Amino acid sequence: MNGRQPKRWQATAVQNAGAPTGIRSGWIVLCLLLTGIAIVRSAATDISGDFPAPSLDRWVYPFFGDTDGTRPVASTFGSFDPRFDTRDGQFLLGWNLTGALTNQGPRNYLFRSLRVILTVAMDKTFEYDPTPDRYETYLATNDPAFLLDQDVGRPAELFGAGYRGGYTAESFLEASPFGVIGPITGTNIAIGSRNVYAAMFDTNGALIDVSNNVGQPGYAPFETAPWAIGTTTNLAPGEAVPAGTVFSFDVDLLNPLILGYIRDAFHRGPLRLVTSSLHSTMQIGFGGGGSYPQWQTKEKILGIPPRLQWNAIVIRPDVDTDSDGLPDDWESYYFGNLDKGSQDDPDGDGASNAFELASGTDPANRASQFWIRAYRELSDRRTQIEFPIEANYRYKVESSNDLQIWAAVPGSITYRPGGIAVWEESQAAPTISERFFRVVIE
Ligand SMILES: [Ca+2]
Ligand SMILES: [Ca+2]
Ligand SMILES: [Ca+2]
Ligand SMILES: [Ca+2]
Repeated sequence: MNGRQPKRWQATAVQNAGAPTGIRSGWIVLCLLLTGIAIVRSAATDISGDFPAPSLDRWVYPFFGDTDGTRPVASTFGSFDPRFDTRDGQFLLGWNLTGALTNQGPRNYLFRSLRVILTVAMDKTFEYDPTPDRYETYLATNDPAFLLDQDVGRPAELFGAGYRGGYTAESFLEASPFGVIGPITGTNIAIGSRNVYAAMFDTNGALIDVSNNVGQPGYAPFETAPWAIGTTTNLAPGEAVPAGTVFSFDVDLLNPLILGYIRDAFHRGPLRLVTSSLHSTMQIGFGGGGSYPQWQTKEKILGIPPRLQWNAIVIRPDVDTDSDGLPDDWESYYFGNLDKGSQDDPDGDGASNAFELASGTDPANRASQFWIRAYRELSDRRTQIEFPIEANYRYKVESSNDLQIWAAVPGSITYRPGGIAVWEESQAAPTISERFFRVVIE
């Protein structure tokens, strides 16, 4: 924070009624609006889910007629032929989760873990690498940006699923068309054509195709952040992977955008994820050789299909037997008992339990709270504000000249690693002596 503040930044802090009065940033208004919550009674709270087979799984390789989801093996690999998506062989996984969690709305699903388990079909076709490899390590060795891969092997990665061609998680099934493939004599046969693809969230919070993140003619390269990397306890890094090896992909639920995707899937029904990797293969016509993973699908006879395991709690907002305003499930999940009250602050972060409940933060973690952690005035007099976000919460920024009348300020949000949102005002500020800002949960 800059020592010299413009006069219009007046020191003030406001919290919701009843919350302790700790000044957070000391310079900016913090506020919270509560939203209505659907109240439906249910029974179960602590749930361990185990789906030993997927609802659908499908090798996503748009060049063979037999890729309608009936193949017993799905390989993941990269092609470095500029006519194809670089993540050329992908593996779509789907579970239908309708009824898996009692419907209380996505914000009331608190996940401890979510894991995809895949089993290797073929013996020692690739080497184990449990850590990310930067995209530069996949470039041609004569590329100026090329970096040497520092560890043997390539990671197997899990991402979300993105769609084009009008398809959605609900409508893209095992026999849906892959997308328009050009003539084999073309120079750009398949780039960007597949109707389902491995996807991650970009800085705008949009799901983007990562199929060509290493770069292509006309496509700038970018780094990916996989939602999970496959790991196994049976091998040391660099070892050749035997058939039957079990890989676990533990989804990064600390990322609010990924957690939001998972919660939405449980809320709506279809969960779709895509396994991908950039193991090298030499493309020979439509076939290829190389060293890459081959995963068992649910169609493999006597095989082990892709499995989904998760552990979650559903908060029942209306069950509050000690009548302190904190749902029993919420108290039990974070504290293991019902001893704490709504105005207590057991993690000492200055936010009461009531405030943490309303803002979706962790009341047992001092580092987790809803606050304005930084702000600055840009050179063109637009304001920029940083605050942490929670999954499935939406935010807007309001300003006021007098702390009485508040109005929404046009702006845009970008997302940084670590669950941080950066809001930036669209237009330069009017020339008034002071303005106050607050971030509001919608
Ligand atoms: Ca490596
Ligand atoms: Ca209670
Ligand atoms: Ca607290
Ligand atoms: Ca906290």
